[in-house]
Amino acid sequence: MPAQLPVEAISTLSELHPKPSHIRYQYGTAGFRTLGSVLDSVLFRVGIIAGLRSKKLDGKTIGVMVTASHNPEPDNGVKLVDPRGEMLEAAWEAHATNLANAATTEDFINALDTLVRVAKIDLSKPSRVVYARDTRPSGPSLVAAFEDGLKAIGAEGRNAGVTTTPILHYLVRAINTKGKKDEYGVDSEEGYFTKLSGAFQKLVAGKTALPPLIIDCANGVGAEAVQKMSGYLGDSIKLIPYNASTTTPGALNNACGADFVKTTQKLPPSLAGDIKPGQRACSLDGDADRLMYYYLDDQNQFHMLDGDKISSLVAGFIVDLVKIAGLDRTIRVGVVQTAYANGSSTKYLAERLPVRCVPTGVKHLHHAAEHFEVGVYFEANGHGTVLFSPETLQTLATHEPSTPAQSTALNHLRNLTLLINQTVGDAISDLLLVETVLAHKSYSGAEWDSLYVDLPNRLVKVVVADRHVFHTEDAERRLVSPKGLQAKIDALVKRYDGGRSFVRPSGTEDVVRVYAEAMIKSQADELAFRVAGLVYDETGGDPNTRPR
Ligand code: G16
Repeated sequence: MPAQLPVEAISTLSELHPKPSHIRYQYGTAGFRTLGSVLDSVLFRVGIIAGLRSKKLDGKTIGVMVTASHNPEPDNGVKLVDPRGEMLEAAWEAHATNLANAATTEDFINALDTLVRVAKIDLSKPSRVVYARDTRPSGPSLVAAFEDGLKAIGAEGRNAGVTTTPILHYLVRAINTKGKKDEYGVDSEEGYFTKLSGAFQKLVAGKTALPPLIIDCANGVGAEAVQKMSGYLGDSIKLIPYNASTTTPGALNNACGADFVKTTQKLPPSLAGDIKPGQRACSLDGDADRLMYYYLDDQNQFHMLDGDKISSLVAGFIVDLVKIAGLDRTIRVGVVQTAYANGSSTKYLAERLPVRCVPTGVKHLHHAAEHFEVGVYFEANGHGTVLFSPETLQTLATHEPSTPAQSTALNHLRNLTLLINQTVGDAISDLLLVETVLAHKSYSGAEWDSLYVDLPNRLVKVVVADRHVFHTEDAERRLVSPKGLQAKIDALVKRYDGGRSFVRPSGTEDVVRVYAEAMIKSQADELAFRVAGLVYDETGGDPNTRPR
């Protein structure tokens, strides 16, 4: 007789975590995400889903991160991480949505039964889950609900405590590759810090000392990670954390952090006065998986260096190293972007490399990047990383250089594969990567910025009655519904020199996003607000509409 679901345990514990009747949950861009106060039942159920996912994958360790990243402090969320540290397989996103919405305990158990049958899960297999949370006040009780889920399905849990999303992804891969040929690193926070800092120190050895770097930590969990990382970096670079108040109520992501910088295109007010002309600084988001750089010029003007600028800097550096190492015939470097990529960045990159455009969400970029030998992917919002294919790692490990220059370039590439967190976008790994490239190129912020000139752009949020009526195609660049709206946007865009605009529903916030570009800043702003107006008129917006 095959193993059965532990119905009694699930039933008893499920009654402690009832689903609110009025809410419909959706596993979106980055898992379930909404107000922390209504997520209890979701967390309990995710505990069970994670256990089943692990059983399905023969007892491999699954990751679970409790975070709402860039969202305001009252929000929270949860996402599952597959065994190589990548985002959950798409088919299981649908299973997760379905299970989260079962109205009663009985419906939930029936839905679990169906999943076990349809996905052919062998319940006799072991199940292992590693989990962590960010610093949000709702985190501890949500983690307790999640642990009840693990208990109900009999999964073995490893609590990684309070840490960044990318460290959790790292741990998942490190645990699953332990003792294997493709071992990713020691499966602990210390293993992570040692691996990255060691590679960084080798990469910048002999280069002119880097100036200290101010890091706006968004008053989130990144502050703790930056402080820890500093201890491992020795003299190689000094990191100065700002906005490190992880316990001050309401401080998280408030007027600081990567999302604030990207959407307002402004310096976080808390840094004003402390950052000097010429000096560069950067912002992390609430769970430290996004990174935005910026600097002030001689006139004290703010200049933003976003994900597109990071992508261009990094891709160019890797292409050069591959060439110098004599590997440009074997290793093809490509870039993946989304519709939010600045038109100038796409033009700059496409003149040098293959570039692909995919829908928003790291999972889409990650999969597209896997098609290159070296895939560089960054969203304009600063979320991204670089992937080296297994064959490329093999080539780098075995290639025999024929000149000292080739040997140096090869060593740099090998160290980059260690410095870069290849499981997911990682602000701390990415900032060390950026600092490496700047040290090698002797670039200031202004020199980096001058790779290309950004087209003026504007991102606006519109609160509508129901964002689910918005459907897109062509990598989110065009609306399919509401019917007729795209034609109106097209007609409007035509009236702006260099105009481009698109509309898409957010997968992490209850808003519709509008992006616009034009040759002149005032025109980009105007286009964004006029398209937002069309969206509002068409769908009946909420009086709280607050374009930002
Ligand atoms: C998440 C995703 C990102 C995405 C962002 C915004 O970031 O991981 O890929 O760009 O949400 O998505 P949307 O526009 O659908 O709301 P984070 O940093 O919040 O986890």
